[in-house]
Amino acid sequence: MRVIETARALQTLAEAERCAGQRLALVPTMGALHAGHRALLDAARKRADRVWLSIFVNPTQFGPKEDLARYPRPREHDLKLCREAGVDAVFLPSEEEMYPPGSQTFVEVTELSQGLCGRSRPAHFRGVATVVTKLLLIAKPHLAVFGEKDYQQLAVIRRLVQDLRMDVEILGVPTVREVDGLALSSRNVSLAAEARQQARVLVRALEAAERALASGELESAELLDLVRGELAKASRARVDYAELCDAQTLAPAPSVLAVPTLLALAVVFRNASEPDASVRLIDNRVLYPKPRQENRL
Ligand code: PAJ
Repeated sequence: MRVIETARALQTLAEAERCAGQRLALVPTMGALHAGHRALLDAARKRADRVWLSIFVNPTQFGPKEDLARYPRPREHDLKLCREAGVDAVFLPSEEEMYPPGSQTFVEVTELSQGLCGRSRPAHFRGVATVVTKLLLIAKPHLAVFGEKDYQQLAVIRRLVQDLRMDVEILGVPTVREVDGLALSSRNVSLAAEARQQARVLVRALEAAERALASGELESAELLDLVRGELAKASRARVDYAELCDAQTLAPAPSVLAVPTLLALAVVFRNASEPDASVRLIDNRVLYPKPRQENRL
């Protein structure tokens, strides 16, 4: 497995591999790799000859009060996971490599970046769109793989690739979960025991909505009441948002659901021992409403 630190070296390798007819897949990450990242690598492996993974904790997608400094960076663990997954090359650039001194170019996906996570993290998707564009330009992959756990991020990336007419396929992979249903996240390790226990409330809320929908509830307000009721059972949780929106456009859902609808949650958990060190978790599910049946005699 090669470890590559400069954009130039990866560009040169990409050029050579493309000339040799190899199909390239890139899995962009910020490291602290877990089974969710592994699922992206396995999906890439099935569809490409060369699988590359990038690790870069991208400063421009963190807000001033966010956890950039605290973000875990277990390099040896990450490289081991990559070797085990059969990764061909790991791209490990420095901040200067990704943002050369004097950098002033950003990529913004305007509408999709505004709601949901964009509301409480205003510059977040601008940072994501910028770094993903750079990574795609450097690695020149045929395929790039992302998780559906970060649903809005995936929507933003699909949009930017279409808008910039980039010649790359984007693949979304379903969320990988712990046995109790909590979506795997590099941030889960920062949850103290009590908050970790309570974090299950996210998946419980999603399941409650799904059950209600299956038993015929199509009213957005009723579904959201149910979701908020579930989330309120966790004393360490503060709801950032619980929203229903169009699964394609992310526009707010109508009062009666009729088409596939994204139920998206973001919840901040406070740890008892370190009340300042809160952990923000997101999760989502696409709900598929069936049209109301006419009453028949
Ligand atoms: P990171 O949080 O490291 O996630 C890297 C990729 O792994 C993303 O596509 C994310 O959606 C996916 N992922 C995370 N947890 C997952 C899970 N439980 N199941 C399936 N996939 C999961 O997302 C980022 O980094 C960054 O924003 C990045 C795209 C790398 C840009 O900096």
